[in-house]
Amino acid sequence: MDITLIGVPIMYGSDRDGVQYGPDKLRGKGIISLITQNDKRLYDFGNLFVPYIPPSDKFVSHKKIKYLDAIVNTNNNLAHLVYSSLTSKSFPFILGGDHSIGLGSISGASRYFNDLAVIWIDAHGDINTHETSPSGNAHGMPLAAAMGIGEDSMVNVYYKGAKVNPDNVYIVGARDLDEGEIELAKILNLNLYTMNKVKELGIENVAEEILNKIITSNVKGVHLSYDIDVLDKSIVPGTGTPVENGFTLEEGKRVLECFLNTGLIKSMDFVEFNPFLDENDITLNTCIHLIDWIFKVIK
Ligand code: DIR
Ligand code: MN
Ligand code: MN
Ligand code: MN
Repeated sequence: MDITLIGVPIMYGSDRDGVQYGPDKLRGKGIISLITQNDKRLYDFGNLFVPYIPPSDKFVSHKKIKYLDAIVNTNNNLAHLVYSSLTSKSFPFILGGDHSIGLGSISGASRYFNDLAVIWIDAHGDINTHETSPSGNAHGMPLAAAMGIGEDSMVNVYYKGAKVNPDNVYIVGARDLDEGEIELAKILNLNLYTMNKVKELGIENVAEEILNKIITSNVKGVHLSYDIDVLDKSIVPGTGTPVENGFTLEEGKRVLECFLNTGLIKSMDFVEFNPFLDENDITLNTCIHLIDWIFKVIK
């Protein structure tokens, strides 16, 4: 299989300095050879251009969403690279950066597949809007925007309107949801597999249930978005919003394997590694281990 590596060095969605260096830090640790060692041909698209906006201007483009314009522009560019890669039958592996880039990835993938499913593996739901967000950070909003909910310029990234039907969205591992997110999940009747539910049912059973729903729907492709904060904070201290009671490394690998070895996943994000917040390279090593694993189990 061919892989397209797309680095997105952005921190505007998290407003935490350091996460923009994730792609370079991981490249420096040799992820290119991890990918190619595993029998894959690699097209390295390098890092996307992200415009510089001084912190003093973070609320210039929108009064409730920090750095909105730069986030929308970056996602628009990302979406087209993802779309182009899929057109060439190459698997886009999008390396963050913060999770606001999930919107661009989904937008590119949904243009190609039309009927797209999204598996969002995260301690958070990322279904806030500017009206429900407690932080104003866009990395808590991309999945809502992808479903057509929230601020107009986010909803209309790359092409006008919603990118994914809420029925085709699967959130896995959530354990830190905001009030507005809980409400929206109820209203949309989202497929929400909280961490409690995953631990109760077992990762394999959850994956099987999700995959069955996907296979029996009209979905043509699946995008998987992996926020490393789904893992327990003890193995990812270097992320902006670590949360307790997360997956162990083995569980984090298992969940990836269950989905990636099916061949249904056509693109994926790997986000929220912040080298500035890391402790003794614990998070770096976790990420390297996972990326190696991803390219071993992917079909
Ligand atoms: C929080 C944090 N729910 C927010 N979200 C994060 O700011 O909206 N998502 N960290 O991954
Ligand atoms: Mn996230
Ligand atoms: Mn998260
Ligand atoms: Mn996060």
